[in-house]
Amino acid sequence: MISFRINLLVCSILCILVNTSTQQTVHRRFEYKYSFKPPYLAQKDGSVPFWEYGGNAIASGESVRLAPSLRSQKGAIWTKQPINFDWWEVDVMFKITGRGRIGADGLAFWYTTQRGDYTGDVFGSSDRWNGLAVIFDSFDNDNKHNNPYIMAVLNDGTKNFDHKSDGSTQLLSGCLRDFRNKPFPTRARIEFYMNTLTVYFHNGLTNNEEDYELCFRAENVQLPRGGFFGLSAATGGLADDHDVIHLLTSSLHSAQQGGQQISNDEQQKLSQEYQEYQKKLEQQKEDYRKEHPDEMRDKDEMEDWFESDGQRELRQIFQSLSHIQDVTRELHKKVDEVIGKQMNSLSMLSSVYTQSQGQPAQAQPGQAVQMPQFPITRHDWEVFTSNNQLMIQTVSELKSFVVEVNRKTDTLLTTGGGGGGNGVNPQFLNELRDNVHQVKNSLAGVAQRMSSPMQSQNCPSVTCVSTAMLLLVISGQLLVLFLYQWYKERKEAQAKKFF
Ligand SMILES: [Ca+2]
Ligand SMILES: [Ca+2]
Repeated sequence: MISFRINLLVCSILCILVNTSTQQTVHRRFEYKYSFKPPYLAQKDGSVPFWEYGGNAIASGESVRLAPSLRSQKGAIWTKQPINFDWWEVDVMFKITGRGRIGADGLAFWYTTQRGDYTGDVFGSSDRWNGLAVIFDSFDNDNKHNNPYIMAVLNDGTKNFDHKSDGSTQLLSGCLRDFRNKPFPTRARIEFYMNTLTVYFHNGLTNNEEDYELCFRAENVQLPRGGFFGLSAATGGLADDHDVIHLLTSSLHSAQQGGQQISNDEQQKLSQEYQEYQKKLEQQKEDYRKEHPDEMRDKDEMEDWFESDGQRELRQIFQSLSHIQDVTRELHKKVDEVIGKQMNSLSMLSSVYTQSQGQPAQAQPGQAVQMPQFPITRHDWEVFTSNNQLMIQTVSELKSFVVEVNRKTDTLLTTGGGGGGNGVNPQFLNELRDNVHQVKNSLAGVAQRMSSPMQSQNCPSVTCVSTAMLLLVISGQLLVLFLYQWYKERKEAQAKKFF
């Protein structure tokens, strides 16, 4: 109990922020009588100092479980004393966790003129409240797919909360935020200052203290004075654990107010009070050690379960670093994607360009695209293709010619063999001689043309001997020559046989 009070007292002294900054004219003062936080949140007898809880709520040293993950549970915790300041800021750290994809029903923060029920109809508290409710509604009663939802609902004590529409017609303002099953505890900072109500939300995806984002801000909000703070939760057919880890209240004061309220005298008084508490605590610790030497050793071992400020800072640094690493990795991936797309575009562009030029080319990734510079034009290419076609045609003709010659030779052999002549036909010899002369002349003509290419190029195609024709003639002459030689040998062999 003493240690708890000292904790709170330290906080209260540290949190008397006489802020001289020109930007921040609001003074905050930690209000330990309207706060709870671990460790030693609940005392050994289960009570929470300055607070009262009931229903299915259970308080431990680390948190207050307002409603456990069982069906139809309700619980609440309320301040014992009404607050005695006008403007305030409340930071609620909570965890709503459950095994279901959807959960129920939700949790609510209250500022009301009267303490509500512990088993009421509105998220565990009383309906027809007078004041403010900030509701964290998990379950989508109106099936508009807009839950979990955070909303503020004002009531003057006359209205019933409309569960069927999830309060959509009654809410002051709100925001769609998921607060279930987060890796870190979620947080809400509810600020009421100069009749402006502002709710910030920390989504629990990081452990960073600065990750609050604005849920909503509403101006000209009138709240009754001297209300009670409360927290409540309820489950229905579906059930989540609703755990509140801390509720920290600070009273807010304008610069003038702050100067008046937190006088030097008051600060000295608090410091003195704190020092007295510290002395008492040391004395009690000493006494306890003397009386229970064994238990103290156990307690020292238990200290290992808690982390020091340095350890916590280190852990947060590691978490931030890993977050930065993740972001960098993601960026790296994106840059790679962009480069890949750029490469694709480049190669597509180059192929389009190549097609338009009628030239095959491929762009290499990572290289500047250079267009090939061949010394042929489209016209040259077409001439080349048509010549190729002509060559194929000529070869085909040549083939049929060879077949024809073969056939004629066979006929000749048959007739020659039947004649049984022992000499060479003089007429045939003359023909052969003429043919050989013809071949000779043709070759000479070709040689002459080859030696003067320019002339050949300029020669009109109609009167020139075409390449195909030339080839045809040469082939024919050679074949005839070859056949003659063969015919001659055969005749000689026959003559020898006869002799
Ligand atoms: Ca609901
Ligand atoms: Ca809804």
